Amino acid sequence: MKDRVFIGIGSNVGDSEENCIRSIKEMLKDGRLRFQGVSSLYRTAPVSTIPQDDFVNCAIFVSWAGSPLSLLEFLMSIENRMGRVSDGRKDSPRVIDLDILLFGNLVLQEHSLTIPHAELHKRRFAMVPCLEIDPQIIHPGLRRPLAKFLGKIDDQQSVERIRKISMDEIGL
Ligand code: PH2
Ligand code: MG
Ligand code: MG
Repeated sequence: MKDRVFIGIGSNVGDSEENCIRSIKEMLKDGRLRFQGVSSLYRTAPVSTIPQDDFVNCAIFVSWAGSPLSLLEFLMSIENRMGRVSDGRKDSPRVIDLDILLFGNLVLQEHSLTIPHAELHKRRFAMVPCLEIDPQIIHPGLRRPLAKFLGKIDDQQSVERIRKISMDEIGL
């Protein structure tokens, strides 16, 4: 079975635009993943209690021929390969962060993985790129259009579109 999956991509260390692009290229190398669409790149204010630089965020829409846990492992292997290190704090700055936001209509709460992403409907930087790809997304857990949650978010979560990602630069 192939599931329609939205993956959130974020970076705020190093060349963040380049890190996001590279992570997409790395994902596309795997035969289990099929590209369906990608959002623009956005510059976003950090949502964190730790002061840190702005992020670049985007989202990719794919189908995945495997389980959610196999996708999580795959994304973590790319994060590691790209040099992500943890300083032990939650929400510390990162070279790359690849999060499963939506996995078809699946609702899952396990120790290692929550789907949809627990913060998706609270974070403009996660919702705006997904809604650019598909404005009609329904949140399968909350059973409401994802777009409805955008209106509830405070203005401090600024999200500014930087530019489109061309098919060329991700090798398609
Ligand atoms: N990721 C976080 C915490 N805060 N803020 C922005 N703007 N973008 C992110 O990707 C982000 C964040 C935890 O993963
Ligand atoms: Mg994250
Ligand atoms: Mg993450």
